[in-house]
Amino acid sequence: MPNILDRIDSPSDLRTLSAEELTELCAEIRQFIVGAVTTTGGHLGSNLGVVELTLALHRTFDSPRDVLLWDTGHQAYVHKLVTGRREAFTSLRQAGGLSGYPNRAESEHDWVENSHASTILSYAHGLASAFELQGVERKVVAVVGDGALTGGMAYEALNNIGHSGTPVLIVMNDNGRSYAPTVSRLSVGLTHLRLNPTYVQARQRIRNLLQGIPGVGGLAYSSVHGLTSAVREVVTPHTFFEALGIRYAGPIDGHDIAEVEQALANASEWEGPILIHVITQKGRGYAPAEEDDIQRLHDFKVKPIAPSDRSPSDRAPKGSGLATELDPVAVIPPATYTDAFTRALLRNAESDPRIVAITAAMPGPTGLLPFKARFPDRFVDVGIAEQHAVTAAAGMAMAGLRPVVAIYSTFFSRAFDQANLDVGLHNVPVVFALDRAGITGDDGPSHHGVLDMTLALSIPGMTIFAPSSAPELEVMLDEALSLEGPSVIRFPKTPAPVVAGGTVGSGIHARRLREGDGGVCILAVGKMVAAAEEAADKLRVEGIDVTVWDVRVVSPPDPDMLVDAARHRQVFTAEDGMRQGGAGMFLADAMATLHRDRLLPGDDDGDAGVPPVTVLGIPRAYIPQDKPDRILARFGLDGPGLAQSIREAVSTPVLPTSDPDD
Ligand SMILES: Cc1ncc(C[n+]2csc(CCOP(=O)(O)OP(=O)(O)O)c2C)c(N)n1
Repeated sequence: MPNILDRIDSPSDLRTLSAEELTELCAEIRQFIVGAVTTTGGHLGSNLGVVELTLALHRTFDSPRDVLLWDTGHQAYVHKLVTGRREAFTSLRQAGGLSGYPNRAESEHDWVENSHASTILSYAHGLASAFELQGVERKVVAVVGDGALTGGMAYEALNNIGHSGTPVLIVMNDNGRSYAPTVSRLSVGLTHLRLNPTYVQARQRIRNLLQGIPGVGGLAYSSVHGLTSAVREVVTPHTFFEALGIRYAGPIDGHDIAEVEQALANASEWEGPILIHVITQKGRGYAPAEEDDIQRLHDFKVKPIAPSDRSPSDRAPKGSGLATELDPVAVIPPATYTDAFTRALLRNAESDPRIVAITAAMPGPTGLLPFKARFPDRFVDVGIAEQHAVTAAAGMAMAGLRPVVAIYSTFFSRAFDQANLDVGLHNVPVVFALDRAGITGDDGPSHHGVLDMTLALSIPGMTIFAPSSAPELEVMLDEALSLEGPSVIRFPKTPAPVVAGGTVGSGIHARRLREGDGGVCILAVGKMVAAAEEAADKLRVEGIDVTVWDVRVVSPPDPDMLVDAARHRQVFTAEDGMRQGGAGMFLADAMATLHRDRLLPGDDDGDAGVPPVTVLGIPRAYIPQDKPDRILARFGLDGPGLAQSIREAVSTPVLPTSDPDD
């Protein structure tokens, strides 16, 4: 049979297809996506679930004249496939390749570059109101998942859209799942609606009734006027959205292209804001993803399989031999920082009933599932609601609990105000476990965790730990849970170095790993400790004997470390976060402050100065997708790169910063 997907180069190619061809195309697209994600990693379940919906949207609306928007952006693969980017899928999430999210540089069909959840209704409101103001006739359609609808920003937008009457067409893609099953009363309401026999029967009656009316036609049952108020009253979502001023229509089978298209066409006639409730199945058409209860396949990362290693069955979407290769558990490295966090959290929670764990819709990736299983009453999933998570944690801490908020570093930025004022200002003992800190790679600029240090350092009283190994993380969590104020432990996704027993630090002290000849001192933060040690080994062979400190606790900095560093002729700091306002600048300032306060050895004799400090870290830039190691190497943040920076500095005479006669 000829391949239909190969003939789809733009949305207009979709409009000529028959119903049978569309069905065939959906199967081809699913097969294509499973094949692509198997090779490059990526989001599987969410994209398999929106195949029919995406085709219906592109057949009904005239993109890019009409604006199609996706929240969170991770489910835009099908959209990319039908907007001329099929060939580029071999480079999905690779350096210089196709982004895993909408990307304006790739296509005029992508309006925004989003990947943090719950923003799209705000973009939609902005675009639609701008078009209105300028008298431009363009439709704005925003697809938002039930998971993204747990984020506060989505409600801010709904409120504004409903109140102002902005003509946005919202498609609520309800698959009952976020990463894990969606946690929300609204979602519970939606589930009841889906399963409610009264509703289902009533809906069928209306369908039959309308189908029998001459001139109204068989599909009118799904029109915006097609639901009687009696039906509306048996369920809550209508009430909810309509109370906000947004017309509600649905629910509609999101895998029935004709039904979705009819609903979209009807809804686009409505002059104000309207929401179509579409039911889809996450992972549709690929058995392991359909059955995946905890949505491990939501965010599906696998080791790329070399083309030569792949059998023809690798491309089969359903019930194929893919299951083994697609099992993410099989590829999780044995000693990750996340594993260490899970272990230490469970150990502490066994003896301290005050410990509670909070996630913002990501219990699996943040390592909280074992905690949830062991202490279900002390586990809280707040939905995709980082801001709320942090302030709720502050409240729990005020009432005597010891909350541990486990979120990705990149999502911590969202909750900065809450961390600063609700936790920091109140000096309450909330522990932030920031996973995926530093350069993360494949997900591109939005997912690097490079801001956490800068943000956390600006919160007074925040103790900031950066473990350099899994055992370090464990002792740091013990320490953090014993503090009376807030703390952050930030750690990367990359495998944690294995350290021999007993070689961890303690308390809030730094740890000197090797003592050099007084020339160069490296203060290395977290993951950079391994790179610093590698650099030191290289330099020793060349006769440059450097001192290496594992900073461990960036704030408050260990004065012994600062004093020792100040004894050297040159100091280097190394971190995998942003340089500006990061650990290096903070430590350099702390050293200068000690000197100003005459607290460095030799200050009283007037013969000391602060050595020059070279701060190595990530520049202030949006860093494109690539493998983390390659990105770090490009910025000189690997062993060879650090060694080279030091070599260059050592071969350049250092200008004294104190009295030139010294
Ligand atoms: C602010 C923020 N927090 C967490 C995430 C991680 N994340 C990506 S997609 C997703 C679930 C989205 O669920 P839903 O909106 O229902 O879409 P689906 O994948 O089910 O289609 C989560 C939690 C994120 N992208 N942004």
